[in-house]
Amino acid sequence: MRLVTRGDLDGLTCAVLITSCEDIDEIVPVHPQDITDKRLHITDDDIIANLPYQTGVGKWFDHHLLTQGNERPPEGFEGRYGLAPSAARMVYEYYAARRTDLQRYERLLAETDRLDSAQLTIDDVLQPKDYILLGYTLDPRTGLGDYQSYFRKMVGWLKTSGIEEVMRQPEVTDRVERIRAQDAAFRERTKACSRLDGNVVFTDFRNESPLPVGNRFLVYTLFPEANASLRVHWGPSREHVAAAVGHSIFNRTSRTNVGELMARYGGGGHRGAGTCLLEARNADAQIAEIIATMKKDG
Ligand SMILES: [Mn+2]
Repeated sequence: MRLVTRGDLDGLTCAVLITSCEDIDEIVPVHPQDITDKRLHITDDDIIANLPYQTGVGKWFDHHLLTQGNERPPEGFEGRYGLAPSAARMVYEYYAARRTDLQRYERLLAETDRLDSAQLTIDDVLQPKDYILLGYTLDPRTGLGDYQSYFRKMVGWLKTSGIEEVMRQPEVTDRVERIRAQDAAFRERTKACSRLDGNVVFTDFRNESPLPVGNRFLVYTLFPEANASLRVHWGPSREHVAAAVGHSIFNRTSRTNVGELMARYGGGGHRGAGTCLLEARNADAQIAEIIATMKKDG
């Protein structure tokens, strides 16, 4: 069977659990847009995890809001769906009764829950370690080399080694060093490209080349008065502007349902975080709309 999953820590933990329980011969980390745009041929020999449902799939595990742009699973589909802190938690609940050996991944699972639902401390943002830090090294935007092969190797490492040993792998320490180096530059560019508009901090990276990369929660340490953020940068072709919206993880008062808001623009996500692609010609008007909505929601 083939496993199609998201290339983040949650997708990784799904892969660790699923490859422990199923005969998986290929792991394909993809972006959710690849599923929404039906870029993959999906059959009943596939498992999809931490990504939207696609008709014909064998098993499906997810925890994101079901939004209009995405297909709905039929009644009684194989797998598990729920508004859990992570998709990996859904995978675990599905297999745990039959597979008590999965308990060895309890800490990986708990930390995945914490990162994926952004239940983080300021230290997790400014001085991250073990599983949380590992999660940051998976971010494909960091431009730290072939992330697909890194992702597949990481599945193997987590199944055979403890976290301390995984974090000592040269490919991991190399990424950690580069992340730390990027962090200072990212902090500086985030400060320069952001402005506070009511309760919303808006970061515009459209004039930044190369695109600054770094911890997406850093902005909330810089703007503690904001309860939500909108960050934009150019999509791959300059026909689209990529927009990411989130609730502050330290000032948790935003009333916006971000997943629903993003769905109005063809994207999706959770109550607390989501993304969409805006057509370049409408982007400025839609950016203003998104900010206005979040200000009105308060
Ligand atoms: Mn997830």
